[in-house]
Amino acid sequence: MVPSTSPVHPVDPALQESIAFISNQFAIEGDFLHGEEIQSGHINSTYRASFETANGAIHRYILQRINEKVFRDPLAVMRNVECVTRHINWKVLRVKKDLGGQTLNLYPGRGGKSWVIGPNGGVWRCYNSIEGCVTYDIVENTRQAYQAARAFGSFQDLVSDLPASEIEETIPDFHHTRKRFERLMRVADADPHARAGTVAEELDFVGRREADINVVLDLLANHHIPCRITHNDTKINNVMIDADSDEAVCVIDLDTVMPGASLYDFGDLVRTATSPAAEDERDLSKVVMQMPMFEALVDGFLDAANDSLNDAETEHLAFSGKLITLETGIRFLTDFLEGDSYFKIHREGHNLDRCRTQFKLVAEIERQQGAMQKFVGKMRKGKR
Ligand code: GN1
Ligand code: MG
Repeated sequence: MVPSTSPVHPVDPALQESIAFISNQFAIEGDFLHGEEIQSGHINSTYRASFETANGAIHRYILQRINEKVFRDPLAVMRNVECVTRHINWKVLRVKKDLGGQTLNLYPGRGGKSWVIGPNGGVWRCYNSIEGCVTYDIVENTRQAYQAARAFGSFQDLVSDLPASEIEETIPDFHHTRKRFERLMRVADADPHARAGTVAEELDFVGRREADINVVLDLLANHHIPCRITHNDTKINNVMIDADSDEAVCVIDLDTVMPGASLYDFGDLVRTATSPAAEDERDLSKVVMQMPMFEALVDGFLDAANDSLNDAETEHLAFSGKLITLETGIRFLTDFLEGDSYFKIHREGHNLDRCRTQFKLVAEIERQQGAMQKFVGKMRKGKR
């Protein structure tokens, strides 16, 4: 059985030492006790450090090294994260009049910046650990799906008044599906690792859906939908959910907060929250689009963001799930053909497995597209 919560792993003594060293560069109170690795992300390296204060209390902190192969300008990422966390904390304080809730905070590092350079190079940062919460790789019930969608809808609302000029595009063309499609076709032609022979079926699957590739890009280009500041990585394990109440407490992983379309954010929720199978599940019969989960996502997202979404955005909510799932499959397939240099892999063929899971889900969404579309229409009217 695949665990549905994100895994945490003990680390070897050398790594313990370097976690201790890095965390001691930050303004953290107390003495370092131990560190562990959090293995859920595919890009950055993430660790949790426990510290004990003089009165015996234990506090935990999240340390992350930014992957600079993916984020070519890690300091731009840090400027974005500083801007967004400050803005959200300000808003939460203004609206709720207290800071009692848990939000993400960066700890100052030695030298007065929000980051330090690690012993082996690299930009490291330190966040508070959001306590009493868990993250799920697979949603267990519709309540969690509703909460996650509401949290990302609220996030969009919280950052809606940040001037777009404050936010840098840290990965250009991140959701430019046309460019992602073309890159896949180029690497399939060049086939640098002689792997294209094994993926003819997958390439054909993508080719037959070329018409879908431009839909959201065209909506943006024609100003039918607005360009907003969006999270851009709304996968379900990027929401901290209260372990007792199942309520969403805050969203994490702010590295890809950039100008984008709200459809990208909703689409990735559909990709990661409607299937009961893991993102890399090999038994494709387990990959299904569960309608009740989709309904809970629409409900939660519209509860938080309905008033700000225009008609074209709402009309494409169901389609966005298909598009982002297709796009993510394209990205996994591209990385497989390029020799697995982008996403961390933990076994041979891992990116291909991930791609196949995505494409199975695309087919599932297509099968139920009519019902999904109908539900969105009904829901929108109800909430007006
Ligand atoms: C990566 O880092 P992580 O695991 O949250 C990726 C997302 C993909 C996701 C697929 C910067 O996110 O875009 O949707 O993997 N992040 C980046 O699981 O490329
Ligand atoms: Mg991420």
